[in-house]
Amino acid sequence: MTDAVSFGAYRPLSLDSVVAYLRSRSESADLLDLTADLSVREVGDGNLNLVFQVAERDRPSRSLLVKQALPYVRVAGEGWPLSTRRAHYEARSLRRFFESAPDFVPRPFWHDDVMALSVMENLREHRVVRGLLNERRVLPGLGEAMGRFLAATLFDTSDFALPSDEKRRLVGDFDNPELCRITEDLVFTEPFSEAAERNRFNDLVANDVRDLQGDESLRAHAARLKLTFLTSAQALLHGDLHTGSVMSLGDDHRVIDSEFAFVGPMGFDLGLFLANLLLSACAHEVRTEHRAARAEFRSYLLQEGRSMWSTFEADFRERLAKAESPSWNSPAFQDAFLQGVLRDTVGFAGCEMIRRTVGFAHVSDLDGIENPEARAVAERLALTLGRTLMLEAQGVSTFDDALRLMRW
Ligand code: SR1
Ligand code: MG
Repeated sequence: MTDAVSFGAYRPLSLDSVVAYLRSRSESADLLDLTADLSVREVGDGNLNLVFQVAERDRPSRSLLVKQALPYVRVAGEGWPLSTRRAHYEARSLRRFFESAPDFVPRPFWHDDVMALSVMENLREHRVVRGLLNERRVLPGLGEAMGRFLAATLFDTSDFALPSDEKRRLVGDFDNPELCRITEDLVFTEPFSEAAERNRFNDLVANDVRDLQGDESLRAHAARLKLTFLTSAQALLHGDLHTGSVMSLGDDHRVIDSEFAFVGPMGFDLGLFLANLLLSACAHEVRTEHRAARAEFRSYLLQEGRSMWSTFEADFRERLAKAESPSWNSPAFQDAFLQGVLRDTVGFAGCEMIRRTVGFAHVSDLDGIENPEARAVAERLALTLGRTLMLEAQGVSTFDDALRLMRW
């Protein structure tokens, strides 16, 4: 009898045990008819976790999502252990984001610390943005939604909104050392080091990679960005905001997968999303055969990047204008602060583009291009653009300056 199963200690769920788990939790009763015939699908396509969709077979709109951390990196296997505590950071950040931006995340139901899992709204008809962009789909309002989500969540968790004692507690609550270390290594260190063993890249771009890794000026910028990542505690970040961390249905866009959440530099979230739009544009240089269609989609992606920034900036300024402490209402301070965030955004975007081409964790936009020669064309573009963004970030004052760097 499934109800007798005990979940008093961590164990990974399976297609067979997930329903028994739900039946053992009283919270489930409000969300699903637990006596009904339930369907279970494992839909995790990320690098780390198990994700189950559970639905009533006769009324599939009655469904929920169970996300559980495995004690290792799923894509690497048990040889790369990783504590399940990341589920704790994800659950707590999702709750915070839901408070600040309820329209832009799935609704959280409950979190089980022992089982390292969260149960949340199942976005059953939404699709992951990366896949949609690979299909060259136009997603209405994507950039604007990201700008709104980021302005709300970053402002509400910054020193502009929180009393300093609360802010200091937030930094401690989201120390997230293991996942921050993954980012530190995979984004800022390894791609710029010839000796890093986890780097993987197309043989056909090996010379480009050697050239990039030998560029002392670029390495200095990577070090500066890494230090900013390590030391700038501006706000609670999503921490891994690429296009695989957003799901869309029409004009409804939701941010998922915040297990990398920590208190860091605002430009990191903005930069990752921007970089992943640009990676899509690079990929379409070979994925899309027709020149006009290619140019149209590139300009659409850049437009979404611009819209993310301009929405973020306008919303953030509005919030700053209402900040309680008079310290923050100097217009000169506000301009300088946002310019700093923009420069970080551009620099982090460059780093992300390079690491997705050279480092351990790639993206399907590029890796999905089967022909290695064609793929190399897109990868070279990503490397060139990433390098330019990293080298020129500090000279950018407006988003239009940044756009001028994104031409090819
Ligand atoms: C070992 S985890 C590799 C990558 O997957 C996550 O989504 C992060 O982007 C991380 O860098
Ligand atoms: Mg993820």
